[in-house]
Formats: sequence, C-alpha cells, structure tokens
Amino acid sequence: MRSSRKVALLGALVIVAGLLATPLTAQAQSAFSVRVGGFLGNREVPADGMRFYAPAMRVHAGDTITFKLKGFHTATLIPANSDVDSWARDNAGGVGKPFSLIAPDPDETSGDDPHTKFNNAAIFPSDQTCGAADNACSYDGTDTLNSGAFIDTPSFTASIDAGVGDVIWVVCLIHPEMRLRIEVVAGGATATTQERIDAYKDNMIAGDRDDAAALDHKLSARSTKHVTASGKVVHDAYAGFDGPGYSLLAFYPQKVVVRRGQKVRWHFSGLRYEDHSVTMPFKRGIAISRNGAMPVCDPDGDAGPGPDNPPETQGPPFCNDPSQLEFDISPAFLYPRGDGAHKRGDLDSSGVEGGGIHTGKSPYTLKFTKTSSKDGFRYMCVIHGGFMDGFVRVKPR
Ligand SMILES: [Cu+2]
Repeated sequence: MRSSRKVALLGALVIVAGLLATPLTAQAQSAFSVRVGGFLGNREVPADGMRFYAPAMRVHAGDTITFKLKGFHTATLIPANSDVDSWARDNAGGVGKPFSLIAPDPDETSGDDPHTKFNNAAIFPSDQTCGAADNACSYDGTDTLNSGAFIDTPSFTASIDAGVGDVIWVVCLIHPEMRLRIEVVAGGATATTQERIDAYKDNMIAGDRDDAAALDHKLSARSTKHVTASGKVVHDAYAGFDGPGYSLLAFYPQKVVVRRGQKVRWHFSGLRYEDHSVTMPFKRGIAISRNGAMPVCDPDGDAGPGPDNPPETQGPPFCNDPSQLEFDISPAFLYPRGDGAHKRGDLDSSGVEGGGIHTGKSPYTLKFTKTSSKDGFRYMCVIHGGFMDGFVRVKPR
C-alpha cells in the first residue's frame, strides 16, 4: 500500500514536471565550440588557417557558441540580417571605418605620413564584463558584438539570443574575408551538431593543408621574370600568397637571383586575407616590427590637443585610467620607405599591403645597383617579424 502510493505520487510529480518543462524548453540548449584560424603548416609549408571551422550553422535561440581564437583574429557578430558584403565594405578593412583594425590618430602630426593607431573598437571586446565560457555575452541581433583580439584567454562565448529566422554573420575584423553564417531555427527544427562541426573542421584542415603544400611547392619551384609595359625586365617575387581558407606566410621564391642593375617586383595580388611588407635590411626591419605598435595614454581623446602621453605603467594596463589606452602605430611600419634603389644598409620598405589592413595591393619594385654577398640581401615582413624572410642575391653584370 505504502509503496504503491509512493509510485503514484512519483508518477504524478513526473507528469507535472514534464508539463512544466516541455513548453518552456523543447530541447536542451546546446553549447558549440568553433575553432577560428590556427597554424596548419609544418616546417616546410608555412600555412596559416583563415577560416571559422564550422559549416553554415543552424542553432536554437539560447544556444551558446565558444569561438576558440587561434592566432590574431576576432569573432565579431554583426547585426542580424545584415548583408555581410556591404557590412564588411562599410565597416571593416582599410583605415578609419568603424571596425577597421587601424584608425587615424589626429593627436600625432610629426613627419609627412598621416599617423595611425589600432582602433580600440576592433582590438578590444565590445563588452569587457562577459565572454567567458560560464558567462556568455548575450547577442540579441541589434548591435555588433565583438570578441576583440587583445584578450586574456583566446576564447569568446556568445549566447545566440536573436529571433527565430534571424541570419547572423560572424566576421573576423583582422581578415574580413573570414566569415561564418549562423541561422536561428525554430525550436522543433534540426540544428547543427558538434559532431558535424568537428567533422567539417577535420575535413577542411586536411584539404587546406594539402592545397597549401601544392601551392607552396609550385611557387617555390621556379622563378620568373617578365618585360613590363615600358620594356624593362623585372624579376617576379611574391610577398605571401593566399589560397581559399589559408595564407602562406613566406616570400616566393625564397631567394631571387638577379644581375646588378636589374629590378625585383614583389606582387601582393595573391592576398585575400593577410597583409605583408617587404622590408630590408633584415635587422632594421626587425627593429621597425618590434616598435610597430606602442602603448600610449590619451587623456583628452581625438578632439583634444596632442601628442599622446607615454605609458604610465611598464606593463598592462599601461594607463591608470584604462579608457585612455591606445596603441600608436609607427609610420615606418605602415608606409613605404626608401628611394626605390637598394644598396647595402639602405632602409627600403614597401609598407604594409594586402587583403586586410591597408587594402592596397600595388606591387613593390626595387632596383639593385650594387652586388651582394653570396647569401644575398636579407629582407623580412614587419607584420610577421623574423618568421618571414627572404633573400635577393645580386651578381655582377
Ligand atoms: Cu582573422
């Protein structure tokens, strides 16, 4: 008797609990994890991944997505139902748009080049109080939600609280061609599974690796020269090269061999994500690279008089009032230097060109009027530091 009453009571409780729970949560909320970028290569093929490693996603309202940022990327959720091409064109890339990586700095005026700084709206999270796995930032579709790139843990969690039917694009502000589509589907509709995301990731990485190795070998295997419209012979070189979903971080060919008086032309036309420079000599390039972005404190904003103040603390937060922090970019980092003819010790730099930051892709040509050592003149990319170098050997005529 007692035991059958217990069973009946339990049954009633289960039914009541079921009635309460069913309409509220038709299915459990999912927590997804999506890898963003990451090195794909090895010592031989220096390929960097340029994808959100997930297929176009279908999620339920209230699901969370943790973006694992591997490398210098952002996961930036743009307002729901925006046209992603127009949004990216109007807001990201280049200099001075609302979410460009680089903003003008009216406080600094020395020299001939316009001064710039990192855009705080791009590099810092749009909300500092959330984003951890156990404290997701709520995204309701009205505003842009940005992970930022300068974050302590390279991981950013957003709760997708937009409406059913909303389409959300996630864009990397540093490489605006990196994108992910998310659609919010009705409670009963099938959503993406983590298994499917993981399978997609493994498949894309394997395919991109293979593709990158083939392109790397093709570009490494030969050197070309061509005659320009004005009848001059130039030797061709490439400052990095991107394929769909990856960037090759190398100069091709690794060593260009020319005769004294000839020219080398570096092409940036193969870049859709990355930016690079051609900067020589190597050691001066390293110094420019190290001092590329310097923390300063700006007490009065862009409208107030400059220049900015030196940092107030040696390490982070750099400024006693963190809202004053900005990172000024050295003009020698961003803009061309030199006279177009390279001699030993001359500083010559193309400035930054490519798919994201400067959105310039014009080639850079240098004439070599002096012979080099057997090793050649060593050069580098100020963005990728000593990791990315190349040589030009100049033989006697
Ligand atoms: Cu990126």
